[in-house]
Amino acid sequence: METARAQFPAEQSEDGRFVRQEDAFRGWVRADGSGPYPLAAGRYHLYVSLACPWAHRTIIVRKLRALENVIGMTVVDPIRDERGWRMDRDPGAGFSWLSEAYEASSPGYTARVTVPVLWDTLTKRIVSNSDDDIMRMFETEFTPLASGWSDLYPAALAGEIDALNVLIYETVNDGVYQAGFATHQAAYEAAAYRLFATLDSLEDRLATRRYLFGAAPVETDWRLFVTLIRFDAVYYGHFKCNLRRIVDFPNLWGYLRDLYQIPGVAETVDFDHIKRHYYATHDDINPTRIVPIGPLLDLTAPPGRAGL
Ligand SMILES: N[C@@H](CCC(=O)N[C@@H](CS)C(=O)NCC(=O)O)C(=O)O
Repeated sequence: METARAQFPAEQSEDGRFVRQEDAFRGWVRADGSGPYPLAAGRYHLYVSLACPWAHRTIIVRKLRALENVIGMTVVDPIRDERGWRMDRDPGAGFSWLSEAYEASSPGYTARVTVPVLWDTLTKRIVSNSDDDIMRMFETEFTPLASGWSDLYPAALAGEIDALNVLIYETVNDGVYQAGFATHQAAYEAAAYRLFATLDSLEDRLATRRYLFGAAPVETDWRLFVTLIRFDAVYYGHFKCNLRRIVDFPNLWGYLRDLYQIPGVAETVDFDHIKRHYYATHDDINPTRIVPIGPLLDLTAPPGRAGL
């Protein structure tokens, strides 16, 4: 049997599985001033795509912690062509292409140029291109400069949060990509069934709890949110995750609306960027680049979960 062409050949296993590349930059901004990146207002700049779920997490935490005046942000164009992520006006470093940030930090960088990127305007280097680390930095190290939501990573829940993050990352956040980028039937089916097994267990968990860990959302809820919000519009069709839609899960659907309606969150969600990016960028999956017209989702309907 001829092997299908992979979207990212360097990240494809022999048995047709998509195996995501490691993040290359793992520096930390430190509130205690140790290390090369001390905490400072206006020094660090965030590069994001509104389409990308990993970048979206960092946008949400920046918003919820009221860090917009502390950390600048540039949004790249939704459609990534063969030259990569492009931007029009960049108040950060004046880049036209995100690859310039990677080249400046690691001359000759050849792996995939990804968002999000946290850039240091002083040393002119990438601090981090790991969404997990950037979220955590915003949640913890930036506390002296932040207001708004203060307890996205409560110490008492740290162990449980870390464990659920791993499950949700492997089977849901990355699970949709493993299904969508699989080049063998068996690899696709394994990822898709694993994904729905986790969604079923989360549906049960959310029957008795308003959020994953109780009455208030934490980091894990936002990590899940970015995949759920894209699910019916993109992953269900484009990535073939089509056993059920999120609207078919009563608890997950109410939970998704509940999170969406938290002040500030809706303005971080851009379905135009999301749909145009996925459908017009992955040519091996959707060569016609046609962007579907639906679905019609009413995210403003009352979630009805406040009593949980
Ligand atoms: N490991 C990265 C993943 C970031 C990532 O894969 N971003 C995608 C967009 S959703 C990207 O920039 N892709 C660029 C490319 O595929 O060339 C993180 O955790 O932040």
